Amino acid sequence: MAHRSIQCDEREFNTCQVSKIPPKSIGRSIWAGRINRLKNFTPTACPMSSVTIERIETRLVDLPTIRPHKLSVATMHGQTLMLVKVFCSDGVTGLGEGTTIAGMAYGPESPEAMKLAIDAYLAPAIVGKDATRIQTLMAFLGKLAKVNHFAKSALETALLDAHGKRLGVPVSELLGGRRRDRLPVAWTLASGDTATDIAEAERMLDQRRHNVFKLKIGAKAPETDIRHVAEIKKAVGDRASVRVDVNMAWSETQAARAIPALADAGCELVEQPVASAAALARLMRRFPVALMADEILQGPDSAFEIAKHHGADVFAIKIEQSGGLFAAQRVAAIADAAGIELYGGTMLEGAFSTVASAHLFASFANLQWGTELFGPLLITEEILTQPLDYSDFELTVPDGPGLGIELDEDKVRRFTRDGLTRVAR
Ligand code: MUC
Ligand code: MG
Repeated sequence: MAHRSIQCDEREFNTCQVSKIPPKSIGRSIWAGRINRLKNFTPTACPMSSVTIERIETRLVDLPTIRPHKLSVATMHGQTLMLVKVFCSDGVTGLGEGTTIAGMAYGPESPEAMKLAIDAYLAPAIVGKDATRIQTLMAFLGKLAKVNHFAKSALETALLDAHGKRLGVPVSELLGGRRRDRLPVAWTLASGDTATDIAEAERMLDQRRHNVFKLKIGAKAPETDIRHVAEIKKAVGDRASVRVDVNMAWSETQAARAIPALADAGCELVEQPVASAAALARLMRRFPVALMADEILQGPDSAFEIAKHHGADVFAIKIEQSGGLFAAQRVAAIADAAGIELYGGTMLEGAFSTVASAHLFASFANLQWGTELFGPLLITEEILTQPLDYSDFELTVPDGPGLGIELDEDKVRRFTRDGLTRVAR
């Protein structure tokens, strides 16, 4: 890029033009002072220059998980990251990520569908456009393509990463500024076996990595699940809190029987016990234990509908499910206004969406239930040149420009698909 370090006029920042001749209204010494101050602009501090998107690349990376991860909807043995890289005309690049849970078992988008949506529709529509006008680009893509929230979130993340690098600031600053540098991180116990889960919880407590455990239930009979939760809570006692995620597996009557028993067992939060928003709202009025919305929360419109009827105590905010970081920010604003509490959710994302989420959650006014940004720890491979800092039950939000992390290209090459085709290993 041909940097134009002193070409930003204070009054005409947009066009990055400057005149050496003072306007009639400004005296020479004042003008000289302004020019000197402008000389101190770093080249990247000229944000509205005409930086365009030159090309966008996507790829699928299949990574193994450290153990099978059992949810009511599927058992995961690996995680596929759809990575998207945006190349800009100033030489800056940005990386974003989209993941789902067990392919299409959890929701309508798959990693393959995200790749196709970006390659065939979203990328061609924004190549050549101003890379610095991210909210305008996202509004444009919102008109061009219905839903496709995960693909849009990946692309928006890449644009924010690039823009943060360009301006020399972390993504959290592009989102209004961070209020915290460290985030509490829950761990999900989902081996499918009570004794294995207890041993795993003990290891996490010993390592001071997690002291909040989310238990995946709903695949077995409610009575079996309740025993499972009670045994784990009894084993960890006051050293950890225990929550459950049913992933919509129960009917309303099953939920009505199970929720008080879960509360008696020491469970403090029940996530998405039923599929229906109306049923969740009815359960809300029957039980004091906190109920959290996840799957029914699909961006600002759904957030508003749920909030209107106070249909949940807590929102699990996910950047992908919301349709991107700015959309997730709007979901959080709706929750705050409605007195609904917040939890930073995950789609079991790799490092890029995890860190993008961390930048956003760091900027939230309220984050009463912490986060579950443990996705990178569920994957066997470290894909960053510098691993993330998980310590003392928290994750440190990176503070470098953009997302503040770097992909280890050599490491992921071995796991990268040939287009859509899985590589035999
Ligand atoms: C979900 O349903 O919340 C989050 C943690 C986990 O184990 O699964 C995810 C998805
Ligand atoms: Mg959930």
